[in-house]
Amino acid sequence: MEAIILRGIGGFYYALDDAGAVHQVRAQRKLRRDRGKPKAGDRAIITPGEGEEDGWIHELLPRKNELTRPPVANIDVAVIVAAAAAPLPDLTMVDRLMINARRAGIDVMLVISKCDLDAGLAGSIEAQYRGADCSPMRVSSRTGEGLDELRAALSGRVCALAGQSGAGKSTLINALYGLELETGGLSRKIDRGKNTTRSCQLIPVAGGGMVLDTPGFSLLETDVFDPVEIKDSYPEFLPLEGGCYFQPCYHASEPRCAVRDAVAAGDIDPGRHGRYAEILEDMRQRWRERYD
Ligand SMILES: Nc1nc2c(ncn2[C@@H]2O[C@H](COP(=O)(O)OP(=O)(O)OP(=O)(O)O)[C@@H](O)[C@H]2O)c(=O)[nH]1
Ligand SMILES: [Mg+2]
Ligand SMILES: [Zn+2]
Repeated sequence: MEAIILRGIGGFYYALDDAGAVHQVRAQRKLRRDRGKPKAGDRAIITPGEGEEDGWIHELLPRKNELTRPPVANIDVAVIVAAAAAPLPDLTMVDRLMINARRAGIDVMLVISKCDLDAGLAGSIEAQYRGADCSPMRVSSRTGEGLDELRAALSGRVCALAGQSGAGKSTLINALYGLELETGGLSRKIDRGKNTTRSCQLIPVAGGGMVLDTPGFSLLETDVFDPVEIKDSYPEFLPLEGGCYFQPCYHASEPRCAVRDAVAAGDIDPGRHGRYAEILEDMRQRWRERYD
C-alpha cells in the first residue's frame, strides 16, 4: 500500500496510510543503497507488519523536491524561522537556507519569531529581505502576534520549518496548531539553542496541510555548486541582471555593476549583499577545492 513517511527514528519509520493508520516500518537494505535513507515527506510503497513482525518500505516514489539539510521531501514551502532575540539570528544561515530551498525549487517564506522580545530587531531583519520574495512575517508564540496570519498563509500546504536551534520552531508549531512538541530553553553560557528537536517530523494539521518540525542548526553550509549560480537564488538581483558591464557578473566587486549600484542607492540591503559576497567567496574556495 502507499503511505507517507512521517518520521524516522533509530532505523524505524512511521508511515501514514491513506486510511489514516500509522505503521511502524523499516527500510530494506537494497532501498537504502539505491535511494538513500527515506525522508520525512517521502511517499512510499509499504507492507505493514503483522503481529510482532516489522513492516517494510519497499519503494520510494519519485520526489517532487527534496532538501539535504534538513532532510525532507515533497514540501511546498520552506518556512525559515529566525528569532528577533537570543539566540542572535545568524542571517548568513538564513540566506544559505534560502539558497538551498530555491535551488530545490521550493517556495521560501521568512518568519521572524519572538517579536515580543525585540520589535526593533524584528523590523530591521524584515527590512533586509525587501525584494527577496520571501513574504516576511513577524510572529510571537508568547503573545500570539501574527499567528492567525501565518496559519492562513500555510493552510493546505506542506510546510517545513527550518532554522537555527532555539529559534522557536517547535514552540511556534505548538502555538499554531495546539500541539505539544518538545521545546527547549537556551543554553545560558553561550546563548545558543540546545538542539532539542532531534529528528524531522511531519504532522498532518487541520485544513488538509502538513507541517514539518525539523532539528535546528548551529552551523550550515550550502551544497557545493558553481559559484556563478548563487546570484540566481537572490530574487532582488534578478530584475537587474543584464544591467552590469561585465557578463556574467558576480555582483561582488566588479565595477559598473547594477546590483552594487542598487546597494549604494539603498534599494538592496547592504547587509544582505555583504552576506551574499561572503557566501560567494566561501563557495569559490570550496568549488576550487572540490576535487582535492
Ligand atoms: N519570548 C519568547 N520566547 C520564545 C518564543 N518562541 C519560543 N521561545 C523560547 O525559545 C526557546 C527555544 O524554543 P524551541 O521551540 O525549542 O526552539 P527550536 O527552534 O524548536 O529549537 P531546536 O529544536 O533546537 O531546533 C524556548 O525556551 C522557548 O520558550 C516567543 O515567541 N517568545
Ligand atoms: Mg525544536
Ligand atoms: Zn553585477
